Amino acid sequence: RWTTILGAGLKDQAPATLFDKIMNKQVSADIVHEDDRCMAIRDINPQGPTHVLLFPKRRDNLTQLRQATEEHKGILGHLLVTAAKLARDEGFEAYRIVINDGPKACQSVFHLHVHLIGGRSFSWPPG
Ligand code: DGP
Repeated sequence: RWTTILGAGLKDQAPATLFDKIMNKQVSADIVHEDDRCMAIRDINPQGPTHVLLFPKRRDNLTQLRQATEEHKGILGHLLVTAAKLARDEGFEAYRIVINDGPKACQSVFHLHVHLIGGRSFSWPPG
């Protein structure tokens, strides 16, 4: 069934990531949102009063944003819409959404995720 919905091109044989282990309860985390497609947890090393990580339950080869194809539009939209909902629920005056892509951008977990950071002011350009 999944092959029909998602296309054979999305089959992902990679070893379990940190986020897979959190989903499987092998690693504990503070879960702030969960639905059929994604999960949101509190970052262990928060960069603001609120710092949430949103990631797809099925990685589907999205180790990093550069892998994104037309087939990933649905999940990428869902992650951003969910982040916006969480931000509304928190009542942030300002917040920042970040996707780090590549070690030189400080990506450390190779399972695509969106950072939602709020509860403080931000400067530009980012470091
Ligand atoms: P990135 O550096 O963009 O790949 O983001 C990975 C984030 O994951 C980073 O901000 C720290 C966070 N993190 C690393 N290990 C854990 C963990 O075991 N639990 C939680 N909740 N977050 C973690």
